[in-house]
Amino acid sequence: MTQPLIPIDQCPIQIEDDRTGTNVETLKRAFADNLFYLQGKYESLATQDDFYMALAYTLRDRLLSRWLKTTKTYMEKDVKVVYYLSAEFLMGRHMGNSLINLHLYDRVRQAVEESGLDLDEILEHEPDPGLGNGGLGRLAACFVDSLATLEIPAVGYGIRYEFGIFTQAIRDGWQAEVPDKWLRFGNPWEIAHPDQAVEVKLGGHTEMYHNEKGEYKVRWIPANRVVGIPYDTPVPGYDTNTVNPLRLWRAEASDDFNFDAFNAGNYDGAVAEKMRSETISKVLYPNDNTPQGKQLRLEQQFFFVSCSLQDIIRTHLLRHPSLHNLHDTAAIQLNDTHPAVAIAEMMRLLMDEHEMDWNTAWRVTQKTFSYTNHTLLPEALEKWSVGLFEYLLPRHLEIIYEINRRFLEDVKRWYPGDDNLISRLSLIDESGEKYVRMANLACVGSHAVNGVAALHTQLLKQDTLRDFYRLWPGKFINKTNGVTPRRWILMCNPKLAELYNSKIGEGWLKDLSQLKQLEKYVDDPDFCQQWREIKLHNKRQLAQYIWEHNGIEVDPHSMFDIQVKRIHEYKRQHLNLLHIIALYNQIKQNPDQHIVPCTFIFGGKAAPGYFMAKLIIKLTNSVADVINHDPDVRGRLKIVFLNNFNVSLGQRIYPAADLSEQVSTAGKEASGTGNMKFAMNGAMTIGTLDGANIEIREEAGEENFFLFGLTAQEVADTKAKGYNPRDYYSSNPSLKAVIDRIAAGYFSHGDKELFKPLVDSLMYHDQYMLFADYQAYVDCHKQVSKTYSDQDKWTRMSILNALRMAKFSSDRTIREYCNEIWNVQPVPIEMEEYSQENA
Ligand code: 4GP
Repeated sequence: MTQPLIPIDQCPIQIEDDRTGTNVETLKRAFADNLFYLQGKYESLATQDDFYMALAYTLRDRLLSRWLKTTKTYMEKDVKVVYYLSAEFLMGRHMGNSLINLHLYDRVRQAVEESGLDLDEILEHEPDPGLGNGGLGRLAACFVDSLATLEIPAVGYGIRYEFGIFTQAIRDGWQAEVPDKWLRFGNPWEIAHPDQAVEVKLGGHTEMYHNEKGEYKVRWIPANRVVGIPYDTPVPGYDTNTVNPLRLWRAEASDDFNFDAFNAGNYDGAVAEKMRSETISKVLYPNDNTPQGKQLRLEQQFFFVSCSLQDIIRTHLLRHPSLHNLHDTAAIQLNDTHPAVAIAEMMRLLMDEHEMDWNTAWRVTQKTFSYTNHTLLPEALEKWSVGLFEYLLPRHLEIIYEINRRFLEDVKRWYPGDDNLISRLSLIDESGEKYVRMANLACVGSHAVNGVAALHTQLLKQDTLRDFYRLWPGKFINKTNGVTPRRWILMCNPKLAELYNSKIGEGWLKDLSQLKQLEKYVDDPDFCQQWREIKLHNKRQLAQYIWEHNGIEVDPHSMFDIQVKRIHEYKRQHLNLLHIIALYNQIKQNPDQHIVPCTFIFGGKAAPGYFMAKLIIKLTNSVADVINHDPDVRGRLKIVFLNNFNVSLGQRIYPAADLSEQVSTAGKEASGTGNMKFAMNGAMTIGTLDGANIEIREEAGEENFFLFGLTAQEVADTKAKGYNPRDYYSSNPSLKAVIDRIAAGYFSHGDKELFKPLVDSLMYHDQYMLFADYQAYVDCHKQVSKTYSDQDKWTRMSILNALRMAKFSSDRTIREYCNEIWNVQPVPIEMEEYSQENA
């Protein structure tokens, strides 16, 4: 007799089969199997890459049943889903994260060791997928981790760049950019779904026509079409069954190649179109806090937005007859303005493709979207020339003009006669060449607008977006950033996690406020001793890395003073350098004076076209060359620039820091998230009252924070009064000596020209007010040294910092977004018995 056919999703999965089982024997067998059948290798001939791939597939298999069950549950329960649209997702390596979230670390380590291999070597083999620049992209990665951990239905939508952020090499002290071929050996974590491909239109023109009901309609006749293929990567929650997808789109030509041209012998022409289309998802623009303004960039933005919105609409229509209630099933978050063209694309899809009238479409759109701003730098606000927009997205420009017309009519009614207000609020900048202002579009089309730290939101309200705040004060809301404690404590600092677990169990990983219970140990000598040993262990490991990669010997007992982040003038890595040179000057004057031995560590990439940032890297390496080799210094100061700072290097660095440098000009850093990672790992912060530093200080206690510098208000006031950096230079002998040393060519083999642009920029403009903050910074460092010399005091401060960072778990941030912006609820995923038995 034949068996009745069971629907595939109801098939019972065997307990402990080779793809789901999690005991050590099964894991070993699965690993060996994948090596043979997927990599096609005998173990004796396999490379490190084969081992990595085989193990990655072993883990992905173990995520799949949860993953499919998650999707199925969302469909069946018809739940509201968060769609996080972001041009960047800086995910970091997947393997360690999967091991942790599946609770498989120990068993996989054993299975790998019993197979005669080293898990750490395999983990190191994974390329770090650099599909983002910095803060905003890494924030998106922490957010998808927290969403899955909190069992919130969510999809991250972005671009599957073939080349991520460049690999940074240092040649002769300068940054050199090397392409990042992260997909060279394939990507075992993703699954392509060509069956769910969507078409994206570009260029062409629009025309009016009558539909069957006799209504006037507009249609878009594009010049080109490209296809978006989705690639899904599982995002597992910690200690839950939830596995949400990160869905990244790859661009492909709609036709493989032009056959007519091919037959006519025009081989280049036959494939030209294909190559052009596929360029769209080729490479990430390596900019952070800087706008791009290039056609390809707008194509990228529109491409992933259009793919994602079509996908969201398709999903909605599987369960609902119309799109009138889209906002009940979808909350779409715009991660900065990069996806803001989604407002216009949603309107187009609803009206032109789904026959909705303007008013209904606008209501649905506004209720669905919300927008996060990530920068206060006015020059970093995105705008697109109207000419380019019209050329690439003619229908969207019409829609934006119509949104603007209606919006400005309202404004005129509300504030009659205020023409300046109208021109500031307009979605079109008409002061010179015409531009579409993407932040204005995002504000008008969203029901909520948020900044990423309290000060940042306040400055958006009173400054950058003040006119919108005046119209709709209720739209503005603060959501202070956070980072995931899974990657940024457990994964990167296992010894610290072990110490926590030994005292209070593992609950803190999902509720960071539990760490407060440990404050009772702050005066316990054993606990303090263990704390110091962990820090020393982490510092030794970093020292080893520095030795292997930079050939510089550093003393793990010296204070590790670290600044890692993108290189930008507003972040003021050069202020840090001025202080180091000041210390050096003191030593040169009096080589025997007491100085706290210190290792200054820098890391970060500069945008390839940002000359001044690249010059700061060169200066750092030049200063390092001189000071590290000067016998007078006697090794008491060491300077290290670690090349290619990325997520995995961050995991080595944060846990090894004694001091975290957060020294941006007040009012310029929206939030910062590195500041949180440092503090969570017990580093003390030296910082200005900027971004989330303010809240870190509030949480840690002001006595546990090294504060210096002007406030945002004082910065503004000093500027308004007419800031003259030369006054500071001439009245401060220490500052003068530092600048003179650079200007004299002391760090450039006598070449006075090399650093002249930097010196001149400080002397004659000093846009970011280094000179104004210089003395306060130097004095504050003296305080730091004094405190560091009292190790008991320092340990106590370090412990309190780490234990009081609960607010900066991205779980807290995401809960707030869920309750106050998205209106979504957790949806637990029930698994059949087998996974429980295996767990
Ligand atoms: C960054 C901000 O500079 C940083 O302060 C913030 O913590 C981060 O976003 C996340 O909110 N901005 C960017 C950018 O990455 O490209 O504008």
